[in-house]
Amino acid sequence: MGVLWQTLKDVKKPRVAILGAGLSGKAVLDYLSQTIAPVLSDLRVSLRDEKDRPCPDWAKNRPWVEWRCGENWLSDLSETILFRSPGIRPDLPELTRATKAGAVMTSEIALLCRNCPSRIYAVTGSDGKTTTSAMTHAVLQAACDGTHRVYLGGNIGRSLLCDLPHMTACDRVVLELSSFQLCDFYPHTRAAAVLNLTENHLNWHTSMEEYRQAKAHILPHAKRRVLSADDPATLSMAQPGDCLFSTEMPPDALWQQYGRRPLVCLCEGTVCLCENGETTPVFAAKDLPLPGVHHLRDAMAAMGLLWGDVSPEVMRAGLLSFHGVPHRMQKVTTVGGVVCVDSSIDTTPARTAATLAATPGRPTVICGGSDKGVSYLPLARALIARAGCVVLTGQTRDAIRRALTEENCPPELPVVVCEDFEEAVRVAFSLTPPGETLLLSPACASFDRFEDYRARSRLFCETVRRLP
Ligand code: UMA
Repeated sequence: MGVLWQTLKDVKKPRVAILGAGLSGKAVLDYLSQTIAPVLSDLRVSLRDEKDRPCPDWAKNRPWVEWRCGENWLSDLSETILFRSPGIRPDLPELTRATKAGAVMTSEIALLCRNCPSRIYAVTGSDGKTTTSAMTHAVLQAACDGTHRVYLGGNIGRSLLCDLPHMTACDRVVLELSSFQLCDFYPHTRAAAVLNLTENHLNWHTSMEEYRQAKAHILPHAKRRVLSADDPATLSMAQPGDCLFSTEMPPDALWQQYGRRPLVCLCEGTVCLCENGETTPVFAAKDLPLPGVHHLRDAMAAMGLLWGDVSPEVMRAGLLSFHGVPHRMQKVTTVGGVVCVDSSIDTTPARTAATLAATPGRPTVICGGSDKGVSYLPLARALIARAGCVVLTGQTRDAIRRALTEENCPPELPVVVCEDFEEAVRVAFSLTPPGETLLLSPACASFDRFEDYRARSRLFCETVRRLP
């Protein structure tokens, strides 16, 4: 229970506010119910959410929990400890006032990391976090001899707080971390990676610089720091001795430019670990089951994270038996010669561009969703270069269409706009010739009309399976 327990047991009226009644808020409440509430009978918790709605079922039947929602969700905030859900900005005026008055603001992820006895491997970046985290998890599992457990969680859609009471020093924890989670928190980790930085979440962050700084919080307390040499914004965070990974430059050129340091890079088609002038081949790049250079980079980042903790043989076994994360470039079905592919997890223009680069032929691409305040010009360029047809839907449909016009979209690239998502899928299918791919790669988040990208994927899969 650590610091939280110390803080609460020493105050006269132990009072906690949980801000946000989503996944993160529920995880904190469950954790308090299991660990603190049974031993601290005068604990009082307020669960607060700006959405005006009834108390969620999971918070009912706990007399020590009070539900506050709607417009005035923060108006009487006076608790000692505040748990901020990731989606809530830490600088809301009520939160600033409360912390100035002495309240401690923390979060589910900070509670987990500060109390976790296991080695933590953490991953952030704009694109590829989920795949890299899952690859790291797969390699650690390949290394697991049954004497310990390997956990995967964080921004990947699963809080690990419920597992915290069972974690031991022998276990391993892989965490995907978002800028929302990192913006007021510096995790202590065994190893941490920043994969890349492109425009994202600019409807939440006040600027690209604020977004970059939040991501950089993953580095100061990492025992091993892993960064991409192929992405200038990420490379600008590197310090001497940090491990770099690259698909673009060979080791000698990297050492010459950035000094002696551990490297994960390509040597004549083989992914290698390179240190002190020595090169250890790990696997042939063509053997990685997942297509595209972006997946190769994700694998290299995972190798950088685990270097020294796992043998090259185990890295090879784990990575070559990893077949991807759900909803990223997953073939759903083939209808009338059209291959239907679900990449609903592509929630940024950069990710859609990477998926397009790894998709053969000229696919019909379904794009659009909720807006994160980013530029759609890079997306428009990728679509013009690689798509056979574009079907736009969702909140951002007009913004993407304008970007296509601005980039001089040629008349031979059909661009169709459909309000309804299912209609968009059916229209996209009708425009795709046999032998080509129908690809859901939205380049945007899903919250304009779905609970999350998984729900969007479900509707896509149901719709293509019903196609004639
Ligand atoms: N809320 C407020 N006031 C606000 C903002 C939100 O009251 O100003 C309320 C909402 O009404 C809602 C609740 O807070 O009821 C939701 O909280 P949240 O948005 O922080 O989301 P959680 O359900 O708690 O899930 C979060 C992460 N979500 C976000 O960061 C948006 C999950 O990542 C994460 O897995 C989970 O904590 C457990 O750690 C999801 C995600 O979409 C997968 N992440 C974003 C992304 O990858 O793009 C960053």
